[in-house]
Amino acid sequence: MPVVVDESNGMEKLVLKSEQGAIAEVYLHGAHVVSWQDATGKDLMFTSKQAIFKPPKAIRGGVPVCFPQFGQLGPLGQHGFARNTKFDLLQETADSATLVLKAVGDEDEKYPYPFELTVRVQLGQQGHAPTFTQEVAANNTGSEEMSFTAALHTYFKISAIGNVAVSGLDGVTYTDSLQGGQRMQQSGDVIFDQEVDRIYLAVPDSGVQISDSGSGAVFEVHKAGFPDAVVWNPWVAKAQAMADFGDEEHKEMLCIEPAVAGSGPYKLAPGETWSGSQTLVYKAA
Ligand code: TA6
Repeated sequence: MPVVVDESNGMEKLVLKSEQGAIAEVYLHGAHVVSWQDATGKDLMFTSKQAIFKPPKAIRGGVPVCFPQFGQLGPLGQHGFARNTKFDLLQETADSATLVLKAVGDEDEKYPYPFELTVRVQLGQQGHAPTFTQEVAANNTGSEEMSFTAALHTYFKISAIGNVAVSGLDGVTYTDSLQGGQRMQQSGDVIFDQEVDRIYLAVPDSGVQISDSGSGAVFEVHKAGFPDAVVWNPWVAKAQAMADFGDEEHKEMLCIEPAVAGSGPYKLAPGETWSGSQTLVYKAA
């Protein structure tokens, strides 16, 4: 599938399709996956109806690629500049695409380090379950050590926030971004009855599961290369405060984000490459 221009916003994107009929849309802007649908057309990722498709603004939903900084963990703007930057297409097939950002070190004066960031998206199937695999690789093309934090800031579409439970984090230490980074320990599943903004540290790569009692479905989130996982729901006040997010939309989304965050920045020597990935598996009821 060639690069096409989305008529509704004039932006360039790729539409990937698996053999079984699942679909994903990937914008060159930020190498941003904006949607993932199963073969019935059901949305598995959330994108806000108020999302702003106007570069350099980051798109509210899908999978923003946070690099070379996660959140406010450094001197750069929130979540770094990769999500605000246009990537080039390196390779594409019907069900996969690879995009690259070749940073020369002048993208942000506070980050004078050249690097190449590649993002590869691959659709697949596991039995009856559609899968979505995303790999990122950062290569230090400069002559100095560079350090970064990062995340794949995935927005999942759910039936209702009161119906979901996140498992696989029992006993894991997290820093609570709503409590100044206070360290806490998770006990049991994560459920949502208020704003949640946490960085779980050293999360097992087998990852986490989102169980949705409303749809009976389960999302499995498997990761590699990312030590941490962020869990976020903005709840009411944050939802109302975000211009590119509907006042009620916190009810239908949840972010689970494989991350290089609380466990400390990753230090990349000249010529060295770091890579990380997530594989999402959607098991319908
Ligand atoms: O990943 C969670 C988080 O860092 C929250 O603190 C919240 O700010 C969210 O990201 C969204 O950030 P954004 O810059 O996209 O508004």
